[in-house]
Amino acid sequence: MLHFRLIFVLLATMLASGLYAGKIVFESDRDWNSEIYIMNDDGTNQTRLTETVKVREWNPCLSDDGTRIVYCSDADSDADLYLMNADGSDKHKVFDNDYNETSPSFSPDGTKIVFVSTMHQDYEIYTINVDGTDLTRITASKGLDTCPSFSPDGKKILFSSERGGRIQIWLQDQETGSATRLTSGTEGNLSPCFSPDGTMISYHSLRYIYEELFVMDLATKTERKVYRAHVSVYGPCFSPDSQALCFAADAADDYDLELYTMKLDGTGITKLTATERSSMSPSWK
Ligand SMILES: [Ca+2]
Ligand SMILES: [Ca+2]
Ligand SMILES: [Ca+2]
Ligand SMILES: [Ca+2]
Repeated sequence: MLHFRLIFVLLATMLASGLYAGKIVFESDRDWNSEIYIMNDDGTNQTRLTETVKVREWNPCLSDDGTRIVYCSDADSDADLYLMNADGSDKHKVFDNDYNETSPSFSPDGTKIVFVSTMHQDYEIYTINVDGTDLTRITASKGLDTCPSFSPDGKKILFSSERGGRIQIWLQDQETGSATRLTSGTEGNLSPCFSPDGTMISYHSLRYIYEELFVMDLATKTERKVYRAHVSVYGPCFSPDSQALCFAADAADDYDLELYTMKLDGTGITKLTATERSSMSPSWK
C-alpha cells in the first residue's frame, strides 16, 4: 500500500513539474555573449551556467545521467572542449590544441566524448575519454563530417557527411568501421539525433524551400515530416522518453531562434524561451 502511495506521489510530482520532467541545456546570446544555460523542460528555471563576457561557450551536451555537460569554448582563441557539472561547478578543459573542436556529445555510459575537429585540416570525427586520453579518429573522408552522436547502445556513431556529394546522414559501426547512409536525395539532411529507445532518428532537412524536421523509423526506413519552419530550424533532440522533440526555430512571431518542444505527431508545440536574442543547441536528458 505504501508502495502504491509512493508511486502516486512520484507521478504527481512529475506532472506538477512539467510534461516531461527532464532538463534541457542550451546556448544563448541573450546576455550579449554566447553562454550556456540549463532549464526545466517546461521552460521554467532558466539558469546561466557560464559568465564570460569576452569568451564564447556553445554546443553544450548533457550526459545521460544529467550530471555533466561537455561544451566548446574559445577561451584561448581556437575552439577547445570543456567539461562542467550540471550546476556549473568544476569547469575544466578536456582537450586543447590550436585547431577547432566542435559538436561534442557523450557516450551513453558517460566515459567518452565524440566530437568534430579540424586537426587534420578537413572536418573529421574523433572520440576521446572524458579525461582527454585515447584520442581515436573515426572518419577520414573529403568534406564535412559533423554533428556526431553515439547510438543508445554505444556501438555506433550517427553523423552527417558530405562524402558522395550533398550532405546526408550516416551511421558507422564502431567495431567494423563500416558506414551506412540512412538518407538520400539531391537536397541535404543534417544534424541527426537518435531517440533514446534506439528506434528512430530525427534530423534537419533542406530538401524543400522551407527547412523542416523529419523523423525516420530505423526498422522500416520510413521518413515522416514533423515540422516546417517559418525560415530556419536547427538541432532537434529527443526527450528522454523518446516521445517528443526539442528544437530551435524562428517562428513567424519571433525572428530570433527560440527553443520549442513538440510531440512526435507535430502537436503540442510549446515555446520554452522568449528573449530578444537567440537560444539554440538544445540537449535534453
Ligand atoms: Ca561567454
Ligand atoms: Ca582546439
Ligand atoms: Ca586551444
Ligand atoms: Ca571529412
